Amino acid sequence: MAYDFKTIISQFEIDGELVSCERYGEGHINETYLAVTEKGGVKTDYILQKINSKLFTNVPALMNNIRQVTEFNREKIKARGGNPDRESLSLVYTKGGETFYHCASCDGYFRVYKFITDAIAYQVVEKPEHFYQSAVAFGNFANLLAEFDASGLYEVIPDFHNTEKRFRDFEASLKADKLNRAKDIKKEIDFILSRKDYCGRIVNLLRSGKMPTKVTHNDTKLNNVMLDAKTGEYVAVIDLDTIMPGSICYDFGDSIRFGCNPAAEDEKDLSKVNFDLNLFDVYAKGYLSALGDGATKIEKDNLAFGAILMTYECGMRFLADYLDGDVYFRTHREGHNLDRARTQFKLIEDMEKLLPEMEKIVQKY
Ligand code: ADP
Ligand code: GN1
Ligand code: MG
Repeated sequence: MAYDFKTIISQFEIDGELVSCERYGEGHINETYLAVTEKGGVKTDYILQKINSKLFTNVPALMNNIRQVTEFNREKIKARGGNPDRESLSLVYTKGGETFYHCASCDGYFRVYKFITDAIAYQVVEKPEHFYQSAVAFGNFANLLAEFDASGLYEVIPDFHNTEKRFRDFEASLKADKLNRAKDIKKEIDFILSRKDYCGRIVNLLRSGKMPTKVTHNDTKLNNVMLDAKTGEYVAVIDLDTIMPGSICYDFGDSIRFGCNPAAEDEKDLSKVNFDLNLFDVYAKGYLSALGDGATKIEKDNLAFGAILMTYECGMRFLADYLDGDVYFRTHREGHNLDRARTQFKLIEDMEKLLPEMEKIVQKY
């Protein structure tokens, strides 16, 4: 669908006139555009996003979370002499001071971010050093959130990483089997069903209070952190839609799920999908060093398992979406969600064999 980008972007406090607006990045949820404006021969890049309002049903509350977290980050960065426009995700407000614009004619919710310049969001780990940098970025981000007053945060998607709930949702999708796809994916379905025991482990620790509930990012993929294009050092953590109460095991686990696989998340050739224990070591080292004493024993004891759990949960979500007819994650080809689920299952099989070694690595740091 084409939108009237000129009108939309002109609602925001931007410099100049819009000269181009193209789809950008590889997120699965929002529609992201690179919007370029020009004033007196000077061009400025912005990130324009059409928020997925089917999923984020309360856009004002979502955006209020993002405002709180980004303003908090910006102050912290300023205080230490950094450049907040580059080191934090930063909102460009509307001319009326709002965090988003609702386009009545297209019923779209739009937001604008300052473009983080000279930085890259990688889709796969190209150099171990990059992965290390992303670990330090997310570890530091966890420390920052620990200082943040979370009482004003709205829980954007309740039960986001409640794997027991995700399992029930999966069962419901299987039962409905809207497109009659279940008959052809028996192996994948059995893979999920036979591992039901995984679901309760972390939610029960959180429920009983044995593991602390913390404010976490909840979507710590490598492509949600920007690394400096020249030095490879981390610049900023982005994609703050899912900041909510959770466990650091989820954040650690989701980074591992995405980054310890040298192939893409949707690779069709499963012989290329392997869990890389060296990359696990690299990430554990970076994350735990940045976290410092910010992790309890019970958290550390469950970090490695968190990687299996997040991969299992994500695989289950991809497969449920395949059964539902691909309505949640953006797909670009036939069977895309099924391919994504299969890579997750391959990684789980690898990790199940390597778990004792993964745990040893965590203990080492
Ligand atoms: P989604 O929720 O759909 O994943 P993201 O907020 O992660 O959307 O944005 C998608 C991609 O757009 C990112 O992976 C990154 O490449 C790019 N991106 C997002 N925000 C910025 C920004 N402020 N500066 C530069 N690039 C960005
Ligand atoms: C989605 O938005 P994006 O692409 O960074 C999803 C995550 C999944 C991920 C799988 C809000 O992340 O939970 O782990 O895809 N985000 C949401 O790649 O559901
Ligand atoms: Mg993203």
